[in-house]
Formats: sequence, C-alpha cells, structure tokens
Amino acid sequence: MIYMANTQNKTKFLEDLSNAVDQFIDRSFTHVITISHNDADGISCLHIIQNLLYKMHLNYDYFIYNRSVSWENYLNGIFSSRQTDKNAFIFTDVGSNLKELIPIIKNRKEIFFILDHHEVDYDFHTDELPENLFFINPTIYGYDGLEHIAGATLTHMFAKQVKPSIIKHGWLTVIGIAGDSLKPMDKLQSFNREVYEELLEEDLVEDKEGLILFGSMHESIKNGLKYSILPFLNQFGGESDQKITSFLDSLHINPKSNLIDLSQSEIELIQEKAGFNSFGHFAILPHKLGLLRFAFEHALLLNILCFKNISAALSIIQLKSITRYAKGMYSEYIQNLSRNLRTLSNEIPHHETEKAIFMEVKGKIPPSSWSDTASFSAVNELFNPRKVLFLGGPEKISGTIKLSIRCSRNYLDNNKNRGVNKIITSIKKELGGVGGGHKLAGGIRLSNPSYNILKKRADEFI
Ligand SMILES: [Mn+2]
Repeated sequence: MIYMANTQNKTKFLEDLSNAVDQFIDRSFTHVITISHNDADGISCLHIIQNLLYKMHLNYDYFIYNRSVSWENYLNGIFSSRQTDKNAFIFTDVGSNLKELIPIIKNRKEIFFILDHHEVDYDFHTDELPENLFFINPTIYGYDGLEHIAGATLTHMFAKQVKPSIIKHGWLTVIGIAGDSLKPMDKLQSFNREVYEELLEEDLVEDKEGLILFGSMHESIKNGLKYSILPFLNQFGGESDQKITSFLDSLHINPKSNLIDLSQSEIELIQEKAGFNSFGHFAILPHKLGLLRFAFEHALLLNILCFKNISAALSIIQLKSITRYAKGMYSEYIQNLSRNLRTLSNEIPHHETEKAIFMEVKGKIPPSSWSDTASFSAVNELFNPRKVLFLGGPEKISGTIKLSIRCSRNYLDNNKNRGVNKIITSIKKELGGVGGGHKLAGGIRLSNPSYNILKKRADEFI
C-alpha cells in the first residue's frame, strides 16, 4: 500500500516503533554506527543514542551528516568492506531520502534503523523497503514533523522502549524539541507534549511561565526587549539602549532586572504599554547554569555552533556552563540577527506580486545572514504571512542570484500544504537553477535572466 495518510494513525506508528525496538534488542549487534544531523535536534538525538548504546555496552562510532553531499558519496566514506548483519546503522533526524537510500541499503548486509520526522521524498510503497531496513517515520501516518514530533522526541521514544532508564537523559530531548518547534512549551502538541509532560513529572526539566523573549531569556529585561528574536519586537528589536531604558524607566522597572524575575504586574505593564502579548511557558534544564539552563537558548547556541564549529557544538551539550568562546559566538549572532531583522522590518517589499514578496538585500544584510534573517522574518510574520518570501540577491562567488525562500505556517494552512519545496521544484523545472528545501524553508540559485522571469511570473510557480 502507498502511505499518504492525512488522518493520524497512532496504532500503526507505534507498531512500527515497537517492531524496530524488538529487532534492535533481539539481534544483539556487536557494533553500531550512528549518523545524525548537524543541528540542535540532531545533536540531541545523537547524544540520546550514545547514552543508550553505552548502557547496552555496545561498541559504536558516530558521524554527523550535513546533507551537502549525496548519500552515496557520504556512505561510501563510512562503509566497511567487511559486511555483517551483526553491525547496525542508526540514522536520526537526517531526513528520509528513501529514493537515494533504498538502493544503497538493499546492497548491504548491515541492519539499518532510520528514525526520522521529515517527509519522505516520494510516494513509496512499504513493500519496497528492504528486509534489512527498519523505517520509523510518523509523517507517513499523518503526523507533522514540525508540530507534533521532533527528531529527539522520536529518538527518545525509541531509546526509552529499549532501556527505560534512558529517561534520565530526557533533558536532551527538550533541547531537540525547543530547537525544532520554536514554540513556547504551552504550545507543544501530540508526542512532543506527551514526552515533555512525562519529563516534568519525573522532575528532569522544569517548566516556568513568564514573559517569553526567546533568544534572551537569560538576560536583563532591557537586553531581552532589545535582542528577542521570537517574538521580534518592532519597537525595541535592535534599537538603542537609551530608547529601551527610558521606556522601562517610565514604567519604574529597573532595566537591569532579570527577565525571569519580573513580577506578574511588571510583565502586564510592559505588555500593555508596548502593545504586545508574549506570555507563555518555557523550559529550564535544572542541572545547567547560565544561558545553558534555558532550553530554547541552549538549542539556539547548538544551531549556531553547528555551522561555525561542530566539535564545539558536540562538546557544549555535555558541559554544565557555557564557554567564553561559545558565549561570544552567541552574542555576536543574536546582535547581528536583531539588527538584520530591524533593517528588514524598516524596508518595504522591493517587488511584490499577488502571492510573492521579493526582498533584495545585497549591501544591507551580509549574505551569510540571508538564510537566518529570512527564517526569523517568516516565523515572526514580519511580512504578509499569506505570501511567499524570496530574500537574497547577487552572489559574487557563483555569479548567480541566491534566494532564501520562506513561508509561514499560516500560508501552508491556506494553500493545502503546498510549501516551499514544491515551489522550488516547479521553478527548477522551468528555469533551471540549483536548490531544494522543506515545506517552510528552502533556497535556490538562479541565473540573472531566470531570476527576472521569476520576478515577473512568480505567481505561476507558486
Ligand atoms: Mn529535526
């Protein structure tokens, strides 16, 4: 049968999960290779699996995959010439590129476990799955990988079923959830919510409520307002200290007080006078200190480090407090991002069609920041959330036009889930170019003439 479920089938999903767990236990492997994604969710998955394998006294190696090369090239660098079904591969959060992976796996003797929450890249038949592959992906049973289940949530469920004591490492799961969902904890749904509540009951994480200024929860209220990236506050984000200090002075609130120590009445006063509403729940990792206590900020730090220095990302998740190096990276990132979001929110669309907004930001925002600026302007709905955002400009090295393409959740709900990846596919079909992505985010490089056609006829591709 073809899996293209629109209604959720929890029973079937849990059956797949249990089957994979049984196989993983019964086959008593001698060596395991685990491969995970280079982001906060992926690093959390990796550490959950590593803890599991350690508890099982299994030998293992691990690798990080950033999806920049094909699976074939990547795995050729890892596969051993001695193949045996006593060796297992566990892939977590690295995508479900079954079209590429099935032919590779079919020709191997090792046993593969794919734990993933990204959509499968084509309409596959379950009878196509090779016997040495156990594929667990809740999106084929109608779940949404962004809303319902993070990679770390799925990995947590798998690991806990193998060894219940793995729950002690559940704080790792919360980092994955915070990094992928980008939501206050009271907005979690489905498996993310179930697992989070279970961890709260076990006192492995703490849930607090207060003013949500993600990116800066560990800061003073002054810096919180200035450097919050979720929500990005139009009136304060990237503004001068003086403007924010005088606002807080006028409310008789000490600008230096810790954001998380504000009283209920102070929070209400700030929200009322500034005209925004961002009260909600956030997660605290009780055994960590400073910035690392805050699940969202911890996850964001991992995401930043994954791009700058992957080994720093892998080591910081094991540390109790942040290093000076990482702290520097973090502040630089957050300052740049809030400045870029300010720049962008001051601009009017440079070209607009019925369904698209084009922002040409060359010279205003550095190219290395285009992607993140586009992402956070979409999640903050800085542009009409019913349109698709194309942000970018000419890139010197490649001599092409580089575009980051984003849409909002709101957009997907109103356009039958036809998201960015599908738009990119139809652009490539007619105009060429290189690129790809997911429902909410993606990117493409186009020639100048193609870009001009795209601007004129954007609505046809959307
Ligand atoms: Mn993920």
